[in-house]
Amino acid sequence: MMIEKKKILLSGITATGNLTIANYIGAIKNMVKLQDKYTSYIFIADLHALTLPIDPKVLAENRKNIFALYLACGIDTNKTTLFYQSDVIEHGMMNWLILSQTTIGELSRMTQFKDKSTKVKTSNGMETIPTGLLMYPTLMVGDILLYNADIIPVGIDQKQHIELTRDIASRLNNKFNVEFSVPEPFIPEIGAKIMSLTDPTKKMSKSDTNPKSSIYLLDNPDDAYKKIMKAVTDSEGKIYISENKPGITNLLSIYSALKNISLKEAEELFKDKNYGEFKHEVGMTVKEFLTNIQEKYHKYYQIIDSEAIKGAEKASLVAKENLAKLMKGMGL
Ligand code: AQP
Repeated sequence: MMIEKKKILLSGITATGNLTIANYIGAIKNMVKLQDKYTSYIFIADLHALTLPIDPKVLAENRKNIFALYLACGIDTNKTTLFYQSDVIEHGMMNWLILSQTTIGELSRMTQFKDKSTKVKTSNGMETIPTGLLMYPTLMVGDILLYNADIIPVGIDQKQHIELTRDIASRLNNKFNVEFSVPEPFIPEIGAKIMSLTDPTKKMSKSDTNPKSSIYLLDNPDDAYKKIMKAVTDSEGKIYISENKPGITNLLSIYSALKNISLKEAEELFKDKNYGEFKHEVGMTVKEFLTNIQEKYHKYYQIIDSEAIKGAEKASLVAKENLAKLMKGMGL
């Protein structure tokens, strides 16, 4: 009997701050679900965190917190290779090879580059966009190709970077005859874009400067409840899904993702409730979720160093092989 080879899944989260519930709903929840079906590589993108200025102490803390939170959220190292990106030095070399195959036009068209570079420019009024910000996607393309990944669970904000990866993988295959998989994004049906609690037209981000905009996985659960109770909605007083009701729709998305029900089911549950009752239910669900995650987080924090060594060893073996394949193809 032919045993079909499992497809390869890869995903990472940048160590730019404390993880939010949006990172969980948009990315980690799917990684956990898919780790049985795929050969999974999950990492903490600490090199990507250097694309914008960051205090070394903060970075050191973030990367450990994220490692322990991955475990607390259900990443199982018996099924998934979990590692720090900077522990596998092939990521840096791969980035250089990919850079040589891209153009400045291609990279500066990326929406994330445009958004983040505008913020940097307006914050100090000068042309001081870090080069790393432009190269964020090439490092990411390299991450994906180093493990020859087929499927990338991400929120919708990262879709454009996956499209770029597909273009570059095909380009390398045609030019250098290297046979990289052309990867597909895996975007969740619910929660592909969780919005800010203070401005529901903007996405929730871990690096948002207003802590009231995001629910952090390490927030005190009572404070998280209060943030939900204060979340910006509208004055209509009716609960239903609509583009014109981004605040209410966002809270419905958070609730349905945490309860594992459809958005429609959540809408049906709350259609006769008032905003106070609705927010209370969402707030309690978030509070319970955080309490549960944090209990596990404290337990797992003790073992991250040994798990990181094991993860890096396993990841390096595969990364070396794929890097060598491209180097050879390119004449190196
Ligand atoms: N608001 C969101 N809704 C759903 N999914 C989201 N993700 C991020 N924000 C949302 C997904 O979480 C993963 C984290 O990826 P990342 O940290 O590498 O980059 P990001 O997309 O830039 O995440 P943040 O939280 O917005 O970080 P900062 O503030 O540093 O830019 C990705 O899969 C992403 O899609």
